[in-house]
Amino acid sequence: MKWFILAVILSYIVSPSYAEEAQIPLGDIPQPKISQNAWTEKYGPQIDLPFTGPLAFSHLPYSRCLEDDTAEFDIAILGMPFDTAVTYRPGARFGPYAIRSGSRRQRAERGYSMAWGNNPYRQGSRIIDCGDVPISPFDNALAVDQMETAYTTLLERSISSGEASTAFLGKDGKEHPRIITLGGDHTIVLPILRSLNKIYGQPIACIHFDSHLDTWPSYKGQTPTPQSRITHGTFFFVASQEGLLSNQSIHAGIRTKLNGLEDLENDESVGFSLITTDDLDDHGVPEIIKRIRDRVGDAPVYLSLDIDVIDPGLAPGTGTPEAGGWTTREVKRIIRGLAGLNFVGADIVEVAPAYDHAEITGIVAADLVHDFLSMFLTHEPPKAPSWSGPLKDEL
Ligand SMILES: [Mn+2]
Repeated sequence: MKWFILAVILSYIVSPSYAEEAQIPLGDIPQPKISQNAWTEKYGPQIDLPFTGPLAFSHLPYSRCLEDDTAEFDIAILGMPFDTAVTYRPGARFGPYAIRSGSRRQRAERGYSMAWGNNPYRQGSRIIDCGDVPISPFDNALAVDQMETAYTTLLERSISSGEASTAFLGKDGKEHPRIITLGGDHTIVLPILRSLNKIYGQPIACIHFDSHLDTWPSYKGQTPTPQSRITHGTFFFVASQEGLLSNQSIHAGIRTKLNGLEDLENDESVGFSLITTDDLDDHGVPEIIKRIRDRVGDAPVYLSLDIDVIDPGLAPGTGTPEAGGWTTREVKRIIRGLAGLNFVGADIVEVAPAYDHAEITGIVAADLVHDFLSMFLTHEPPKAPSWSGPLKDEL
């Protein structure tokens, strides 16, 4: 019996196809056109579309630079997914992911900005995404050391091909890479300043875009311990005590509520002058730019931008939103006015996509990082271009 079943099965396998059996000419059945050519021969490189590919910032080359010392770069994008020192809503550990995701419509091939008059990816500097620092979510002391170690590891690498713009600031007279860090909560700036101090050997002037001061010595009602002193609202105070922060530092966009005027006295002693959110309405963008440039002068400058400087209506994905903020457009215009200062690094922090809608905040942050790149690589603020005629754009 089983031989019979096997014979029946075999007869089906070796029998003529249905088309042949029914005597339908093969030519009458639509056949899929299958090319024998390889993809590259037929279509060229396997490019990443805005919505495809691995998630590197703006589709840049991606390398795990902490372990790969052959990775070449002048400017590194580095994620610091740390969010265990916040006072209100956590979630900024997903900031690097959200900013990279928000950058997917950006790419080097289409990086020309009319506002800047250039493409930062075509300025001769090699820019790559160095991935994320694997930071402990369990032990903040360990995490802070991991962030400092990672930052220093990259700062100590030789630059690739870019021009030397900060070499005269360094202790060793050499050009060091510049890093744009994707936070993470704002605490990440303390290990970054510790690291920069090792390389530059002098206090750094901070341009601090934020709705909050972040210079508080501690929080009332909290039992002070060495680790609880280091939070996203106190890191500048600690940095000042460690001699990392220049007294040429300046806040921009402040509108937080205070304990009282003593907060401002403390803030000044930490090293900051202050531009409030309302100052922009009262004095305009050029005056804000002038105040910042006059304050930091020729010092080595670090720019730290807390996304909560922008109005929560335009950037809701953040942990401690404050109503009544600057628009994204206003912040972008101020940043353009800062080109040519002696930038040694920058970050964007406090992007927390769990509170975001439709990727608004991630897209804002990614766009600002593109501006940071131009800010690093442009020698002076761009003049307002006078565009005429039809502009070609592929949308
Ligand atoms: Mn902050």
